[in-house]
Order: sequence, then structure tokens, then C-alpha cells
Amino acid sequence: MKERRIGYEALRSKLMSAQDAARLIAPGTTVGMSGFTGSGYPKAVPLALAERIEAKHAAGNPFSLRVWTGASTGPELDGALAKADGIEFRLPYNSDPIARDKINRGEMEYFDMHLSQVAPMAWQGFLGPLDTALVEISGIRPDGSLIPSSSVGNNKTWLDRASQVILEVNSWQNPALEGMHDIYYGTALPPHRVPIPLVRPDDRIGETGFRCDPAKIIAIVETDAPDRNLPFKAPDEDARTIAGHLLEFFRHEVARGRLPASLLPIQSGVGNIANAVLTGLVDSPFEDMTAYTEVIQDGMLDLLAAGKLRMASATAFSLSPEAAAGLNADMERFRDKMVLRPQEISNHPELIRRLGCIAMNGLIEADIYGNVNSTHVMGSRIQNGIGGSGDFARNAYVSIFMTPSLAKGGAISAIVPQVSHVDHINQDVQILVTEQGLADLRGLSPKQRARLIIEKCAHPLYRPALSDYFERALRSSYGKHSPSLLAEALSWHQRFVETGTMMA
Ligand code: 0RQ
Repeated sequence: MKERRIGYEALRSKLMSAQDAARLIAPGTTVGMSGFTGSGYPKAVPLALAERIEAKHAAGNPFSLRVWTGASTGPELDGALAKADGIEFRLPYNSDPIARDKINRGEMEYFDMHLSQVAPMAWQGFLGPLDTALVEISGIRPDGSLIPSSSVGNNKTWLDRASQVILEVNSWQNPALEGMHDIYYGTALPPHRVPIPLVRPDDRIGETGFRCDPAKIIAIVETDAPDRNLPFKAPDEDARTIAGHLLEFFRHEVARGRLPASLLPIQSGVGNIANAVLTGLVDSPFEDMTAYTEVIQDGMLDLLAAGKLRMASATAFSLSPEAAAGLNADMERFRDKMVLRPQEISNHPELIRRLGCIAMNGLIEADIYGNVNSTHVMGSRIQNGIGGSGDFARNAYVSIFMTPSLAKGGAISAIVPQVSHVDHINQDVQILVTEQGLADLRGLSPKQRARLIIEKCAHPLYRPALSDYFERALRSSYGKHSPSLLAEALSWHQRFVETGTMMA
């Protein structure tokens, strides 16, 4: 089996252990790793690197790396390297708890950025040189092209840009993945850019494998290890209620002729609520839907299996262990209905605008004017990162944000007088949904938005305090366009930091 995975004879001489491969990565260098959520990340060399780094530290020698990826990865990469104090700089997204803790303690630098911009910025040279590409693939063809694995992310760019390449060939990945990918080689830097020739979510505009100069490949490590995503959390009551509001909204928009009966290509963010919406769509009247999104999660597979979703385009799978096992067992059935693309294409603003996507993303908090904070708890502590939410929110046909109205058992209101950090300005937030209701903010002035958000989205526990703030701001604010009490606007957050609750 393993023999058949490396079809390019001359490269077999590069086979080595993960430990030997890890020795080819020098301290202080930049490594572009594969991986997008818990899919397609290298699983052996980062662990060996972490061991090597720990040994160096024990001997009193410094050793840390600059790590670039597609998005979040698995515990064998971010978790292991962060635990070893082996990452000095990280981009573009992280959801690993150990790395998060180091970032929030000021021990690791983190550049949280729009996922569509990583590859272009690497090409433009703004991120500095890339020394090593460390990429998981599912095989090497006789012509030397590489068969991608369960995520594409920035791998094309890492393989093109890096001075040296280390490959992990993972025989756990289903051989039937071959042919599912669409790797576009037509991007260029301005002024040489031309329009990307994709006009429908199912268009194929590229190649099924990565090109890679064999002379750059310095090591190949064979693995047989599963992708690791978190188990699926069944939607709770709030998530089901939010999904219900959203499905009602879609029915309303179709009835008004503002959305077609098959909706428009959907993008669905991460987490419990996004999955509940997808699950809700299984029993909806909408047929022949498509998805143009970042990750294919459990709910997308359910929609594909139910025949409601015609096809899904993404850059990675993000499946629970059960769904991953189900997909692996039934890959042939789903294969033609899914396309995995580089993330600069799955998240490309030009394509999202052209296709008219329906963007659905989660948030940490929103303010009464509709500004959204997706990333920072109490304005300073990073949760994950902006990920693809900005790529989609700004360019979507309809941009939806959803959240339970309370966090931490009611000690926090997700609707606040002013967000403590801004990721999505109110112009990029058209629909706000909580379990309390849905606010359609399109065409409304700031004061109209504030009244609607307080009425429809805020929890009754915090609604009177929000109304009181707004009415006082209306009377005594410096300006009356977006009324604000400057000394009080962030006082709810300050109260939480000091007392453990936003409640006065
Ligand atoms: O903390 O884990 O300590 O309990 O934030 O919150 O409720 O589990 O929500 O999983 O939907 O994540 C914005 C983080 C929401 C996510 C965010 C605390 C809460 C909990 C997680 P605990 P939940 P979700 C395209 C889209 C940015 C990237 C993105 C995200 C933890 O959606 O990372 O959109 N988005 N990518 O208790 C303090 C508040 C809080 C709060 C929640 N107001 N104050 N803490 N929490 N609200 C990407 C793809 O398509 C892949």
C-alpha cells in the first residue's frame, strides 16, 4: 500500500524517519505547514521537532520557529510545538488552547489575518522568506505531481515559495481523494492579475495535484495517522432556536423574491450554531443548494447525503471523528459533489462577491450599532482569530452573524453598548441573530439599528440596561448620529474584569 503512494521512483531515496526529517529544520527559520482545522496537517515531523526543541532547551540552547499554516491545525502540531516553547511567531489562525494561552500571556507573537490574504502576502514578500514547506499529501504520482490530502489551505504557495520541502505521505488518507482537488495556478501579482475564471461554485479551473520541483524535496516521511477534529457537539436549544429564526428569514427572502428558491451559495462558519443551521436546512423546502465555503463540516455532509445540497466547494474538511469515518467509508459517493481549492480561491473576495454568497458566522459580541467582535474577549484576550469571516462578511450578498445572547451563564451579554474590539464594522453586518430573534439591519441608520438590536437580539436580563444606556446617550452624546457615552461605553467590560459579571 505504502509503496503505491510514492509513484515517482527517484524520490524513494528521500524516505527517512520523522526524527531525521526534523533535523533538517534549523532554529530561527520559517516553516510553512499544511493544515486547515484538524485536517491535512503534518502529524509526525512536528512531534519530532517538538522533542528536538525540548532537548535543545534542556541543554540550554534556544530553539524556536516561525510557523505559518492554512488555519488552525491539530494538537500534534500547534499543541506540541507550543508546549515545547517552540513557536516564536504564528500566523494566520489558531484555536489550540496551549498556543492561545501562550499568546495571551505575551509569550508568542501572533499575526491574526484574513485567510484569503495569506498566499498573496507571502508572494508579495510582506511576510519574509519561507525556508521550509512541511506538507502532508496523500501520494506522489509517477509524474512527480503531489496528490493533496484532506485540506489544501496554502500548500500550493508553501511548495512554490519554500527553499526546501519536506513531505509527509499519509496512507490513512483515502486514495479516493484523488481527483477531488482543484489547484488553480493562474494567480499573479498586480499589475499582472487577470480575472479568476470561476463563475459557478462547481467550476473546475485548475489541476488535481500540486506541482513541486523534485530537486527541492529533501525528505519524505511515511505516516498512517488520522486527522483529528473535535467530536460533534449536538446542537443545544439556543442553536436550534437561532437556526429556526434563520430558516424563517430565508423563507421570507425567497417569498419576497430577494433570494432564489435554491438560495445562493452558502458559507457556514465554525461551531455548534453553524452546524445547527445546516442540520435545519435538511428539512427545509430549499432544494438544489450549493455551498461556497471554507470548510465542509458534518452538517454539509448531511445536506449532500439528503440530496438537498448539489455540491460543496471548500478548502478543507472539518469533520467530527464519526463523520470523517463515514466519509472515508463512502468517499466514492461524495467525491464528485465536493471540490477542495487553495484558500486564496475558496475565500477570494472577488469570487464571493461574484457568486453572491450567503455568509453565516459566529461572534463573541456585537454592539447596539451592529459592529461585531469575533476575536477578542474583553478587548484584549484572543479567542481564535478572524479566520475567513472577514473575507466572507464584507463580500457576501447577505452577511449574517449569529450568537447566543448570553455567555458564561449570563455573566456576559453578547450585545453590549460598544464592542471592546472590532472585526466587522456595522456596514459588513446585515443580519444579526440570537435565540431571542433576528434583526435585519439592511438600510437602517445607527439609531434605527440600535432600537432593533436591543428589541430583537438582546437578552431580557440585559435589555433594560441597554435601553437605558441608549436613551441617555441620545440625550447627552457629543453627536446624535451614533450616540455614545464615551466614559461608559466599555464600562460593562470593565465591570466583568473587576467583578466577574457585566450585571450592575
Ligand atoms: O468559551 O470555550 O471557555 O467556554 O467563547 O464560544 O459559544 O462555543 O461559540 O464555537 O460558535 O465560537 C466567535 C469564537 C464563536 C467563533 C467564535 C466564549 C464562550 C466559549 C466559544 P469557553 P462558543 P463558537 C469562517 C468563520 C472567528 C472565525 C470565524 C470564531 C468561547 O465563531 O472563532 O468566524 N469566529 N471563522 O464562552 C466572553 C463573550 C463571549 C465569550 C462567547 N461575549 N465574552 N467570552 N464566549 N461569547 C471559518 C470557517 O468557515 C472555518
